[in-house]
Parts: sequence; C-alpha cells; structure tokens
Amino acid sequence: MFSSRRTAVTIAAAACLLLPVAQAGVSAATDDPAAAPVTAARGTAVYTVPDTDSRSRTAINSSGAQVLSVTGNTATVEATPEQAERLRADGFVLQAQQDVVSALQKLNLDREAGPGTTAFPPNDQGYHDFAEVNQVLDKAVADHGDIAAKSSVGKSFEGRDIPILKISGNVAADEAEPEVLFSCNQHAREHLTTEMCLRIINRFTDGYATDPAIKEVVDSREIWIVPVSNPDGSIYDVASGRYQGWRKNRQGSGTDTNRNWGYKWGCCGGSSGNPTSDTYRGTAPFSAPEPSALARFVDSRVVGGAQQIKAHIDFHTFSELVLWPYGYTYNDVAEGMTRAEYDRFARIGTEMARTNGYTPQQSSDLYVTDGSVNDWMWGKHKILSFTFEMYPSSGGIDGFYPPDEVIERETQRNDAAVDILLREAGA
Ligand code: 0X9
Ligand code: CA
Ligand code: CA
Ligand code: ZN
Repeated sequence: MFSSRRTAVTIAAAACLLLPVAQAGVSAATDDPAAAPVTAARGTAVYTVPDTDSRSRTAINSSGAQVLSVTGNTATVEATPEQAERLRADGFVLQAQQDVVSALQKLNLDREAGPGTTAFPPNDQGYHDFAEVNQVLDKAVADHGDIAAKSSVGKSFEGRDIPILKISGNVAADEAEPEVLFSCNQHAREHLTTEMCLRIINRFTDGYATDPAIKEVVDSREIWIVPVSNPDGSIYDVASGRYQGWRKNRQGSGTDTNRNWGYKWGCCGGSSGNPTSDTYRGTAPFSAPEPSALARFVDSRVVGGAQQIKAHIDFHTFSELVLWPYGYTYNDVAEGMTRAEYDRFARIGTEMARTNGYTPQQSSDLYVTDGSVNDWMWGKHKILSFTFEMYPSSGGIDGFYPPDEVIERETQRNDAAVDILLREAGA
C-alpha cells in the first residue's frame, strides 16, 4: 500500500519538472499551492547544467551554489535565484528542475505532522532512526557477543555518543589482524548510507555461524563500523515531522564535516568560509566534534607505530560513484601519493566499481574538495580510503530520499565491493 502511494507522489513530483527556460530563474514555489515553507529561509531550486567538467563544477561550488550530483557531463545544482543568475552571467546553461521546498514538501506528504517525532515517515519505516540504529547494534552484540562489541568514538556537538561496532573473531582482544573501517551518514540527509552500514553489520554477524566465507573474513580481520557519523544532523533532518534536506552538523549554522578534516584543510577552493554555505569548512581543522572524534579514534589505532586500519569506505549519496583521493588537487600524483599508490587506488576502485556498476574516478574528477575524510585518511595514515556515492545515479533533492523499498537492493549491490576492500586490506 505504501509503495503505491509513493508512486503517486513520484508522479506528482515529475509533473512539475522542466519549467520553460524563460521562467527558469523564477522559483516554482510561487506557482505551487502545495508548497508551504519547510525551512523558511530556503529559497533554492535545483537546476541541471549540461557540459560541465571537474573545473567548471569546482567553479559552481565556489560561487555558493552546490553540485548535488553528476551524470556524464550534466551536473545537478542547487542554487538561490541570485546564484543561478550569476552562473548564467558566467556562461553556464541552467535549466530549472524543481523548487527545493516544494520537492521536499511532496516527499513529506505521508508524514505524520508534529514536533517531537524522531521516526521516519510511515512510508519510509524501512529506514532506521538513530534510536533504532543503536538497537540494531545492541542486538548484534546480544546475539553475537563473541564477535561483536559496541563502543563510542566520542560525542557529537549536541552531546550524543557516536556509536561504533567492532566485528572480529575473539572480538575482545586486539589481535594482529588487518583492520577495516566503514563509516556512514557524515552528511545528514544521506540516510541510505546508514542502511549500508547496518547491512554490513548484519551480514558479518548473522552470517558468521553458517557461511564459511563470512567466517573466514571475520576471523582474519577487525572490522569497525560507524553507521551514523553525524547523529545530530541526521536526527534533525527527520525529527521535525518533515525531511529538511539538511547536510551539515548542528554546530551554529552547521559545519560540513566532510570539509573539516585536518589534511590540507581549506587549502584549495574546495570548501566555503561562509557559515551559511552547505560546504562550510568550520573555523579550524576539526572544529567540528564529529570528524574530530572519528579522527582521534583512527589515530588511536596506531599500535606500536603502525596504523592498524588498512582500508576504509565512507558511504555517501548520490551519483553512483567510486571515488579515491586526492580531492584537493586535480593531479594524480602529489605529496604523499606516488604513481604506484595512485595506480593501486585506481585498480581497486575500478575493480569494486565493476561489481556495483558505479563509475570509478579520482574524487577531484567530480569537483575539488578540501578537508574531506579520504584525503586525511590517506594523507595522514596511508589508509586505502574510498568514498562511495550510492544510488540513485541522478536526481534533484529527492535523490537523497529514495523510498525504503530500494534499501535492500541498493545496499546488497555493494556486498561484493565491500568484500574486495576487506581482501585488499590484507594485501
Ligand atoms: O561533496 C562531498 O562531500 C561528497 N559528495 S556529496 O554529494 N555526498 O556531498 C564527495 C566527496 C568526494 N571528495 C572526496 N572524497 N575527497
Ligand atoms: Ca580477531
Ligand atoms: Ca588489531
Ligand atoms: Zn555526502
């Protein structure tokens, strides 16, 4: 029943797409009686921009607008009317697709109204809110205490523990086994990634007793999983009774935690110094408590002078990409990255992408980012660190809110890639 309602919502959303170009600078919200403000100040719309490349997409981000996704050479961009006008003056072709407030409004049609809610909408109950994530972790430990242990990497800005699960044979001991980290939901609205981390947890705990291949991996690795790297933002995105389209943490007007990592922070035009920007880098490297806590955890895995964590995936949505460092430079080879090391990233990234159908590329091929997690993981610790941009391959703001019916298919899609990374951690 919920799926047919979802279909109706999707069709309604599609019907308002593709405004005539002549009106493109005008917000569609004014034409839409259903469009009540979600976040009062949010006057942005989503546009497609054809014929972009990595440099022009970096320029779009520098203008204050934000690239949401890229398919081929076409970027999907969120911008205010002023930013859109400015980009047009700079020669970009912008075609308006959707008003963000009304698009979020349409996604919210099934939502139980009212504050104090932390749960997902009735039609998206397949997603786990933060309390439910903790229940999944607690159950994994209760059911499989010999191979699963829960702890915290530290506190979020609002004081929540950021939970981490370790999975390994003889889990209570720190054994000399290659360690692998999976992290999810750095960006608040990218809820499908939390489900990805939960799938990894369930697969390697529930499968242990019956699947020899799973047992082999769990017994020869120490697997760390952080399902919700940004709990405050993730909860905020859902809790008001409506999806907010929120990306950052909840410190002041929000820091983009994936611009706050302390390797070449703010170096290269891949982040913003404006606190209201969606790519605000914060006041200093690790000024945001969430990446700071995760970084201190990773630092703590240096044992006897050797970093134990060998490989890492940070899951994001969307665009269906496998990305590797560096993000701060267009160059393949740079300080701390030899040609051989780059080629290893490309080889493993390409191999993983063959299994899930994503597009493999260096992360700066998307656009330049500085202060991202992968650059820090590799630049400081030589951890083989990838970003996966999950389903869908393209879309507007609704791309962050795929219906819960896709969770199983789109998380299962990455099983083989996860297995490849776990293998490579021992190479
Ligand atoms: O911009 C980002 O932080 C990531 N894309 S998202 O749409 N999920 O926000 C991409 C980060 C890729 N860059 C690096 N990994 N360096
Ligand atoms: Ca072990
Ligand atoms: Ca160990
Ligand atoms: Zn993201």
